[in-house]
Amino acid sequence: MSNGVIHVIDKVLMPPADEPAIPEGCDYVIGIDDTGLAYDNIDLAIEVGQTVCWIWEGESMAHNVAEISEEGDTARMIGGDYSGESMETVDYRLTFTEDETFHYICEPHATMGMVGKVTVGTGVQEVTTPEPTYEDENNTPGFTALVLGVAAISAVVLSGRRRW
Ligand SMILES: [Cu+2]
Repeated sequence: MSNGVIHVIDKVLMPPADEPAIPEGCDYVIGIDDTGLAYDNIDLAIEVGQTVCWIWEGESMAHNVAEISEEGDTARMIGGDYSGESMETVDYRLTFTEDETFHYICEPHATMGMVGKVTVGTGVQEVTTPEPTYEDENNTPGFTALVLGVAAISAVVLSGRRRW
């Protein structure tokens, strides 16, 4: 009986057939637009903790997602986020855990302007200078004392030698 009710509600809420529902685990989905040579959302703003999914299936050309260090770069950042080799079908998901602006390209089509960005939170990565540790604070005096100590011993040894 409750099933019947849910079915009715589902029918009302179901999006049109050409607009697939967002897959579970994704807050946003970025696909390929009608030109086949661009992402369908190139300037997305999300909140920290949200997941963006780059998903396409059976595209006529192979595409990928490669993080770049700076806007305008056409080569991927080594060690950056990377969906791998460009493919006709891709399901690549990234969860963003801090404020940043994430710039990315499609490697084969970057020079043709196939690029995008995701602004996460404030869009500005917080730069934290690490607090000096206890060891750092005391390292210099300790080292100086050691050097002075060695110097004093050397002086004694040298002056001792001179006596011989
Ligand atoms: Cu591409």
